[in-house]
Amino acid sequence: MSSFEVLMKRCWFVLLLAGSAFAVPSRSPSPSNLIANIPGRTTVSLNGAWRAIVDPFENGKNGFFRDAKPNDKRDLVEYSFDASPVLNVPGDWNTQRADLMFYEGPVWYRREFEFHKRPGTRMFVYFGAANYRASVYLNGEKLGDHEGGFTAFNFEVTSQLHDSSNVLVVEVNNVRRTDGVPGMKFDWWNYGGITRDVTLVEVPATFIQDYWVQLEKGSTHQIAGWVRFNGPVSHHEVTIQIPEASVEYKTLPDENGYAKFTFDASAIACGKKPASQCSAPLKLWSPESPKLYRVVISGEGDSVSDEIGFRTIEVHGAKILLNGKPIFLRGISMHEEAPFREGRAFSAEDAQTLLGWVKELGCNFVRFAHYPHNENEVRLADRMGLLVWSEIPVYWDIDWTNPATLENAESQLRDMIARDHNRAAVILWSVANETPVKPERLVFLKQLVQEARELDSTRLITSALNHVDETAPDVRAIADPLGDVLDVVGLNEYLGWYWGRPEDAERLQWKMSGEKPLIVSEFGGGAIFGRHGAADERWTEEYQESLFEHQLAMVERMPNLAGVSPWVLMDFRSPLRMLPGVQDYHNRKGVISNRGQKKLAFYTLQKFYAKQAKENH
Ligand code: GCB
Repeated sequence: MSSFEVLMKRCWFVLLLAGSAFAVPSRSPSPSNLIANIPGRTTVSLNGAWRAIVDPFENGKNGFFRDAKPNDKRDLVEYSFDASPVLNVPGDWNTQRADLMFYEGPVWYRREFEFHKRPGTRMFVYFGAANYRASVYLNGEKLGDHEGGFTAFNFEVTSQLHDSSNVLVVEVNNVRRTDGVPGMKFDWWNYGGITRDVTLVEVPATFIQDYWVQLEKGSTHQIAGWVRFNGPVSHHEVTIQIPEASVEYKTLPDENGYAKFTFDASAIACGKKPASQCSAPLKLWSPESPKLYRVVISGEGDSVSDEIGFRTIEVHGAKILLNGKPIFLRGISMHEEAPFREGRAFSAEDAQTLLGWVKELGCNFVRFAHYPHNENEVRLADRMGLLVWSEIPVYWDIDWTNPATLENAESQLRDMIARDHNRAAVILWSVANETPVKPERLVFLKQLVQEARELDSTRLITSALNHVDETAPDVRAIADPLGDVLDVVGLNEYLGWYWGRPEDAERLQWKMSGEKPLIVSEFGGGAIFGRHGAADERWTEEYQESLFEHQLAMVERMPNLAGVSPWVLMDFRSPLRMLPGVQDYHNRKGVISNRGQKKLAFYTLQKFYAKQAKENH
C-alpha cells in the first residue's frame, strides 16, 4: 500500500491517492457531453408558456429563429411569435390543442426571458427531452441540433446570453423518419414538443460535468468511479464524501480534468476499529431497504451533492443476484403516459401516481418501455426501491444498414447511461425491443451491446426478444442469436392474444438453450374497464383476467425464469389501435385504465406477486 497515504482528519480517515491505475466501472471519460445531476445544480427554470408557431411546410427554416418584427408599417414579416398562441413546456402539443392531436411536423417555440449573468460563471441550457428533432437558437445564433425524442441534451450559452433580455427559439419536429430511432412504425403515440423541463444551468468556470460513484462489480465495500471536470484544471484535490458513512476520499485530476478512483469504503470508515465492528459500513440499497446516501463531490471550486444508493447486481448461471442473493423480479411494463389526463407524463406527481400503482401491485421491478423515461421516474424508483429496466427506442424494424441510424442509436444509448449511471435502481440496460431476426440487425445490435458494456460494466445488458420456434408439438424455444451476447434474455410472448387461446398455456412447454436468466418482459391482452362477460369473450375484463391466470401459471414453469413484467400498467394512446368503441386509438392492455380504474387482471397479478414475495423469501 505504498501509494496510499492514510491521514487522520477530524474523526475521519482520509485516503490520498495519486496516479495509480485501477479497475473502473466504465470506459472513461464518458463520451456524453451531458451535465450530470441537474436537480443538484444552480438553475433557473424556463418552463411555462412558450409562444408556438405550427409550421407544416417548414417555412420557418427561412428565419423564424430571428424572431423578426416589422420595422415600420411597410415592412413585410409573415410570421409573429407575439401574435401566436402558447404551448406549455414541458408538455406534448398533441394533448394541448385538439387540432394538433394527429400533427406530425415542425413547430417553432419561443421563450423570452430576463437574465443577469454573474461574473466568473458559465451558463448552459438543458433540455430534458424534445421529440423528435430539435434545433436550438439563442438571440439569433444557432446553438445546435439534437435527434432522439427521449434523451436529454445541453448547449453552452455563456457567450450568446445577453445581460438582460434573451430570446430562445427551438424548432421541434416530430415527423417520423425511415432512418430514425424509432423508425416509421411503433405502438405508442408520437407525442411532439418540448416534453420535459427546460433549465438554465449556472456553473463555475471549471465545473464537475459528470461523475460516477458506485460499488465495483461484485464488491459490497469497494467504491470505484470517476469525476470529470469541464474547464481548465489547476490540479487541486477532488474530494468524495459520504458523510453519513464517515467516508472522505481525496484524489487528483489528470491534465484532462479527469480523476478516476477506487477506494475501500469499509477501510476508510472503520479506520482502526476492529473489523468485526465495521464489516459493512455502507447499508446496501435494495427494494426492501432503498437506502440512499448523500454523496458530495467537490474540487476545482465546484461542489455537487447527490443521493446515491450502493448495491451490486450480477448474474450467476440462470439467477440474477442483488447484493449477492438471488432475486425474483416482480415487475410490470409501463409507458411514460400521464395518468388521468393522458399525454406524455413529465412531472413528479405523474411519477408518484404511476410508481405508486406499481408498488401497490407488489412489484419490486419496473420495465420503462420503450425509451428512456424522465428523470423524475428514475429518481423516484431509487427512493421507492423499484429495480428498473431502461431501454432505448430501437423498436421493431429500423434502418439497420444505415451508419447514421447506428450512430443515432449509440448516442441515445450513451445519453441514457450518462443521465442515470448513478442510480442504484437501474439494473438493466435494454438495447432493443422485438427486432426482426436478420443478419444486418444482429451486427447493429451486437455493436450496441458491446458499447453498453464498455460504458457500464456494472449493470446487466438485455433486450426483449420475440422470435420463437416450435421445436416439437406444444414445445417452444427462443430462436434468436442475439440471446448469446446478452446477460439476461427478455421474452415478449402473446399466447392467448395474438396466437392460440389463453388455456393453451396449460400445455405449452418452454425450452431455454444455455444457462441464462430469463425475464418474460411482456404478455397481455386488451380489456375495457367495466366491460364484463364470459372469460372467452375478447375485450372483457374476464378475458384479460383469465389470460393473466393462465400465463402466470405457465410462466412459473418456464426454465431459468428470473422475472416477469407483463404488458402493461395503464392503457395508453396508440395510432395503431383504431377499433371504434373499443380502442378508439388506445392500446387497452393496461391492468389499469387510462382513467385510473383497476381491472380484474390487476388483482390477479397482485395476488401472484404476494405469493411470489412469500415464496422467494
Ligand atoms: C409488443 C410491443 C409493445 C406493444 C405490445 C402490444 O410486443 O413490445 O410495444 O404495445 O406488443 O400491445 O401488442
